[in-house]
Amino acid sequence: MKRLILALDVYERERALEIAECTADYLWAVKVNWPLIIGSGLGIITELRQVTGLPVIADLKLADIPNTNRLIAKRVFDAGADYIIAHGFVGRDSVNAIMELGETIIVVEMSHPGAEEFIQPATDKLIELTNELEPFGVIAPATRPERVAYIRSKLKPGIKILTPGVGAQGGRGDEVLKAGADYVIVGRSIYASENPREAARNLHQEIAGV
Ligand code: FNU
Repeated sequence: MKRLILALDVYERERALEIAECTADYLWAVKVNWPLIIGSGLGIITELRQVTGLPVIADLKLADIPNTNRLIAKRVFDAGADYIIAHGFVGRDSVNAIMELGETIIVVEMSHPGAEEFIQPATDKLIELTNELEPFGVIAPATRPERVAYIRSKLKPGIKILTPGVGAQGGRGDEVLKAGADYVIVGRSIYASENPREAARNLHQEIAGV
C-alpha cells in the first residue's frame, strides 16, 4: 500500500513534471501548493494527472468567506484537482462551500513551531467541526507524533490523517504512521535531493513496513 504524498513545491513546470514522473511509482498522490501554481499555472494539475496517473491534492489552505472559497474551489476542481486543503478556523460555512464542490481536507493542526500559538489551542474545536462535516481527511503535524495520536483518538474512524513535516522539518514517516497517520507528505527531502527517485524509494521502503 502506498502512503507517500509528494509535496511538489518547485516553480518550474518542466522540473515539476520530471520529478513527478520519476517518483510516481512510490507515491499515493501528488500535492501542489502555491509555488507551483504561481510558477506554472493551474494547467499543471491536469498535466500532473496525465503524467503520473495519480490523484492531485491542491494545498491552497483556503481561508476565505464562503463565496470566495467557492469561486476558487470551482476553478481548481475543474482543473482536475481531486482534493483541496482548506482551513477550518474560518468556520463551517466556509468549509461547506468547498465540500459541496468536491473532496476536502481540513487543517486541524500545522507542523511548524508557530502552530502552537493559535492553531493548536483550536485543534479540539477543529476536530469537532471535522467530525460533524466528515470530509475526506485532515492535516496533522508529523513533527508532533503525540499530537497525531491524540487527533486520531478524537477523530471519527474513516477520516484520513495526512501528515506533513517529515524530513526537512524533522519528523519521521515510520513514527507518525505508528501514531495513527494514514499518509505522509514529503517535499524537500525528495524534490531537493540529488536523486528524487531514490529518495522517494527510500521513504517508501521506510514506511512500507509500518
Ligand atoms: P517539506 N504543509 C506543511 N505543514 O508543511 N500543508 C502544515 O502544517 C501544512 C502543510 C505543506 O517541509 C507545506 O506547505 F498544513 O518540504 C509543504 O508544501 O517536506 C509541505 O507540506 C511540506 O514540505
